[in-house]
Amino acid sequence: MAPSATADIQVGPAPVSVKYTKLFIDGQFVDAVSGKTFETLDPRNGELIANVAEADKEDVDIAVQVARKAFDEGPWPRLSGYERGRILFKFADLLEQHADELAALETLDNGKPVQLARFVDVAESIKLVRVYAGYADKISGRTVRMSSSYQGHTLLEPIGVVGQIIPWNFPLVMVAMKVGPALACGNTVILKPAEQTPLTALYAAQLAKEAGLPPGVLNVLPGFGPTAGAAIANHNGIDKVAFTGSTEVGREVMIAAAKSNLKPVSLELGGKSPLIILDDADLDLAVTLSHLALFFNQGQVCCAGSRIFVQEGLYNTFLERITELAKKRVIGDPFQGGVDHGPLIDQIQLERVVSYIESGKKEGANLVIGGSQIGSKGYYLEPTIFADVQDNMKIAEEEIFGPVMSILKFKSLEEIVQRANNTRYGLAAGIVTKNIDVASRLSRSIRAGTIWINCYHVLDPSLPFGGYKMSGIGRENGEYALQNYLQVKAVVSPLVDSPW
Ligand code: TXE
Repeated sequence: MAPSATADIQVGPAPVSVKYTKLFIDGQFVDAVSGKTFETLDPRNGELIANVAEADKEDVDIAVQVARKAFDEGPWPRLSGYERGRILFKFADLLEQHADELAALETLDNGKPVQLARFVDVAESIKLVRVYAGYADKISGRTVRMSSSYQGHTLLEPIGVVGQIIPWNFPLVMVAMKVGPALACGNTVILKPAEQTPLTALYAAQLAKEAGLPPGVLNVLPGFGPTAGAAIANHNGIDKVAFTGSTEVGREVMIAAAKSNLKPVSLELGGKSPLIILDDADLDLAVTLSHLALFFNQGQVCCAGSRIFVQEGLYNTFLERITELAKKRVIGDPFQGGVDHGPLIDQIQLERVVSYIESGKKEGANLVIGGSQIGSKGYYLEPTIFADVQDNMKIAEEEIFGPVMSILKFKSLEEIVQRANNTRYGLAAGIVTKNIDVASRLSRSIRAGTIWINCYHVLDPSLPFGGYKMSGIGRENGEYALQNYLQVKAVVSPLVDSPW
């Protein structure tokens, strides 16, 4: 670990300039009605990147009007799936052509290492848009053989105007994951990026326009949650809302949706995912996977392996090895090659994570490494490991969303099933073992939306992703995501004089 806890991390000038800072409504970049702007900051040093137009309720109202017009009167829902797919393929091509710039913008706004931004975030976003472009002309209903002398068939139709509220940890991926299926199905969209990271969503909006997306089909409104976000969730003119973020806000979104027009809701929320390492596991693999599971993206991942359960026979050796590996993590300016640990997103998140570290210490967990902010400029936090964590400690129960690993010891399989499931969350889980029978048994017993066996964080645009319990409602990715953005219409007609 290069830097000391007291010295500031030196950062260079950002190798990218910001082009788009206004609201994107009806195919144009415009100021907010109020004229207000907010600051988006560079997590590397806390300095201003740009002032961005701040949407509020009035702007959401305008966006709803144009999105409604684009849905009711515009070409988008009426185009053939093939045509919609063609435009979305072009959009993906443009994202690819601008991949380096998008990656740099993501690193500037979010703080993640630029290689990850380029080869994970931007690369996955391109794939996601292509996958949904491919679905656009393959969405069709069924014929239904009815019990009476009628024939039925189903039409799969877009829901209408869709509101989408997304977080800051994978800003562009979230845009693609939300917008891709919604647009493929023929909906029109109002997307609110997180206030911490509005820049790549605005850039993507411009590229979507260049790809030929008609005006009003995609509207991007940066702004804050309690104002712009709440206006979307509460709006009677929005037909569906999709949200990714904290469980607490997910609940508010659902209440607002119910209290307004009962719009359907899909939610991707927090997690406290167990990673279970059995005595027979390949130790190298267990250590590498645990490191990745927790420290990837500085721990700011909804499916982070934030409870690492190690069976007693392997516990001590594992602890030694995982600590050695954490010490080797290269912390620094995320624009520098070879850096794998950048700053956290902002001061609020830094303070939130530090308060969890304090709570871990107070409750008697064993702080093995890390625990401190690095320097005083920017939001860098040391990779931190707690051992001997107990199930009832706050750090084992609540989502920390930072580079803080909790290691817990277990004895038996029966015990681990019960303990792994003892959480309000159910987003993901990992199992490391050479015994495929045990892996199969555990994967059936653990209540989570994704189970990784001898791997972790393997996501794919074609694989469903989402939560059990309070980790969410609905599935994203693959064919499953289309269900969030379609409604089924049954059409019935008589079979007159049918001899059958
Ligand atoms: O999330 P919020 P925050 C978890 C993680 C993190 C915590 C807080 O534990 O520490 O949430 O992060 C918008 N009505 N996750 O505060 O507030 C907000 O503007 C409508 C897990 O950033 O949930 C942003 O666009 N919208 C998570 C989005 O909701 C509202 C990713 C997410 O913000 C709103 C991020 C309101 N009343 C954080 N209030 C994951 N599942 O990946 C806020 N928003």
